[in-house]
Amino acid sequence: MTKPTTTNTGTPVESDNESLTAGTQGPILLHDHYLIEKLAQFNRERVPERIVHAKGAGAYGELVVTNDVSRYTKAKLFQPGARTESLVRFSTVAGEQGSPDTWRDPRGFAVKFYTEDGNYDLVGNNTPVFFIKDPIKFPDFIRSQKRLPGNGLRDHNMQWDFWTLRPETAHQVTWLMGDRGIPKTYRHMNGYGSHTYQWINAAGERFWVKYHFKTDQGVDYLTQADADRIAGENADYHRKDLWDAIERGEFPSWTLHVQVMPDADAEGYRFNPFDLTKVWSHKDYPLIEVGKWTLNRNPGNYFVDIEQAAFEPSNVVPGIGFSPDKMLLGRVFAYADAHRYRIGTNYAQLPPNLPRAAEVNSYSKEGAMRYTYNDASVPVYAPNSFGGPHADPAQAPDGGLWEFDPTMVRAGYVQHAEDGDFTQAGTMVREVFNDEQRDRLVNNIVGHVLGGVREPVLSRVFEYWTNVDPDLGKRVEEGVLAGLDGGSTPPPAQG
Ligand code: HDE
Repeated sequence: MTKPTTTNTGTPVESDNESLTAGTQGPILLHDHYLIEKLAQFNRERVPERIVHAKGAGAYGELVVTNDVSRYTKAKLFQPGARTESLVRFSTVAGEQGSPDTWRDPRGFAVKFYTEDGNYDLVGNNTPVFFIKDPIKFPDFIRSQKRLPGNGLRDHNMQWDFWTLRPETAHQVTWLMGDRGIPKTYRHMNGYGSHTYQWINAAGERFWVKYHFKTDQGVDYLTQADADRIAGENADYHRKDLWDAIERGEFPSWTLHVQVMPDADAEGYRFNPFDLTKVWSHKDYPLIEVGKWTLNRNPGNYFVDIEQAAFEPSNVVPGIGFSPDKMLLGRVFAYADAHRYRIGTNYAQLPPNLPRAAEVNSYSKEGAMRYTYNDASVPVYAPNSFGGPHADPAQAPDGGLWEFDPTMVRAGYVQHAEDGDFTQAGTMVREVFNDEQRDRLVNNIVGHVLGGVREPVLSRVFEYWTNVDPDLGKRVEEGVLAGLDGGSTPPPAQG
């Protein structure tokens, strides 16, 4: 026997098929409040999509620590044997909510750990670096990857205009145009914290760390041709793959590692260790295993659990802190701001964002859609004489403290011995990629550039890739010119 239909407030309704009218041919009556509730609710079912990373998929899981890294951090979730519930959301970056999962794009790899000291959010990507180094460039960068203001179309010329005018993008663009730009599924890609974070151990000693989630399924990719075909067949290909795998009980897992840099190494390291466009060589700082992270439960409701999930780099727990990475510090502001706009003042009280193992004793109160409230006996101000929560000075060291010259400036990072916009991209192309991967890189770049890049951007594209690697630059230029001679006709040069 099915349950009786009710209004949003539980009142049984007599029909879901006919509106209330005066006679069968008469006007609909204003007091048919159930009809009005249905139409009004329908108009308000959407929250604004994420301005980036709008299309995604998610699942719940668990981290089990399999190694002892307690000499580097006192964070409870990283202690030997610790088990912590987790939520992940994978995503593309530039596409809107209905866009194809298989577009060439970095993939979001946003992880929430429900620790006993509160939620810890590690909001990374499937690449260890990013396009830019300063948050002030982020709105410009994203707008260049999305749609032209006039015709609302995406535009390769605009993308390459930004990339070639900001050479620090070269490392990430090399990742993007290579095989990692279109993962076979969300299960066949690595995840990275990307930024340099701070770990603090029980003795208060500081270490710099980078996180690596190495997929146990093996890294695998889609060719551009397969990705284009699949985009037409099933825009939700990656979302469906993740859902089906977990439904089959084929739980995807990753082995979490960290690279650890002693605090004393940072100043002299050959690359600026806080520059998000750079990696740390694994020869210099080898991977240290931390644990096994497994996804084993699909969301109960996509909108509630995934669309309303709020991941924020500001969510750190004792034993973990920030770093001088300006991109990380910009994100520490931006995400909570985005959530307040997108899903409301009290977004932290929504089911996927509620701490599981930690008690919330904040002095926040009221605000739209407040779901829970403090007991009336708890004061709403501090200090107070009536047993309200109190701050704990012992928590101070984890707040991302480090030494610096306090003179106010607007300047780029201090360049270290081997820093350079094209250095690590060139190393990756020459020493990490094999011949087949280099061939696919060239073809992907040529295909993308032939998709509409024109002078004065086109010449800069050839110079950009020549700066990465002269042979690569030569192959890209030959490929594009051959394509143009073969009939690809880019739009006329732009003014
Ligand atoms: Fe994001 N980013 N981002 N981003 N980002 C957002 O937060 C932002 C950056 C990443 O599945 C937004 O809730 C700034 C780097 C992921 O819910 C927004 C800067 C990395 C997700 C935002 C960056 C990321 C987001 C959009 C430059 C990898 C999806 C809506 C300082 C290390 C999380 C939202 C999810 C989402 C801001 C750059 C990854 C607008 C200001 C670097 C995985 O707040």
